[in-house]
Amino acid sequence: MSDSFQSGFVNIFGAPNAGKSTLLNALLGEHLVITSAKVQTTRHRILGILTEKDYQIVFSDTPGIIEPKYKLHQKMMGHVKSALEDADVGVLVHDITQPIEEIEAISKMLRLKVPVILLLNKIDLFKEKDQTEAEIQKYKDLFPGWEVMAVSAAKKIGTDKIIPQILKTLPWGPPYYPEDSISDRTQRFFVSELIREQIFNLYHEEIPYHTAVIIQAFEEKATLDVIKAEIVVSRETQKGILLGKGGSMIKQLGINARKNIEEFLQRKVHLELFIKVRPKWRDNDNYLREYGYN
Ligand SMILES: Nc1nc2c(ncn2[C@@H]2O[C@H](COP(=O)(O)OP(=O)(O)OP(=O)(O)O)[C@@H](O)[C@H]2O)c(=O)[nH]1
Ligand SMILES: [Mg+2]
Repeated sequence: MSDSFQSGFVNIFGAPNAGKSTLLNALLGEHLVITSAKVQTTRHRILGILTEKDYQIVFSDTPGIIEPKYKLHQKMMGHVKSALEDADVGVLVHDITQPIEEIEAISKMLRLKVPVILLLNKIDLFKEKDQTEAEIQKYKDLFPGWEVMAVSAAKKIGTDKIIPQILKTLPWGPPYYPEDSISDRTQRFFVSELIREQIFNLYHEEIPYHTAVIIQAFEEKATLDVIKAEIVVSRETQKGILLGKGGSMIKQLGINARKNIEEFLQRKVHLELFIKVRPKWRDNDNYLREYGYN
């Protein structure tokens, strides 16, 4: 089997908001990981497993690379590091509208030892073909050892060429995971993420960054699942913002999140949300552990 099957780990990494999670969803062909227009949406390393007849690719989505300011950030960067250490191939995602120096800084900081595919993402934002070609050439000149490809993860332009490129260097060997696994994470985890995704969509400024979501109960009843989730914030004032006038905002959050959770679970869901204030949770080892950020 091992000379006819390819199997390995592919780490998706890059700056915040580059489109890493959007790319993983595009490669898997489903909404597995959450995305948003705001930076620092992804907080964990999350595996997305793609198994086909001749290969298994174990993708890691990772948090955007940042300078850590809180213990939460340190944990996030730890996830990036561990994913790079395991990787057979690195897929470095770059928002092509951002400066080339961003990629120079990342390449210096990480001293990459794996084969790198540099994806210049969001090319749909360039209208002129000449402009795109000129930009791509700059990256090819600066990083001659890397494979450089221009894509749009959101519009699925050029994304069908990524897997064939990965397979050029993916090792031969048997699969690491059973062929029906799609991730290393539990259903509970993805449900909490779908709630967090709607917090990123609905609320502004500091709110999404002070929020964690914990699933307290998940009961499978005959006709529907009953899910109780706690939303943790750092301050009393943030609780007020989350609730909104007369509870209008949290009601909207519940409606939006439930819709996506039902789609994900393929089941009817009754969702109850509670808010808890935990001062400085982002710098508290015990809370971070409790909330799954170890
Ligand atoms: N125009 C355009 N927007 C894109 C493309 N790919 C991603 N985006 C948008 O870019 C934003 C960030 O996407 P994410 O996939 O959440 O980015 P990320 O790199 O995972 O971000 P973090 O998890 O915060 O590090 C979202 O609003 C996406 O819709 C693309 O090809 N074109
Ligand atoms: Mg992400």
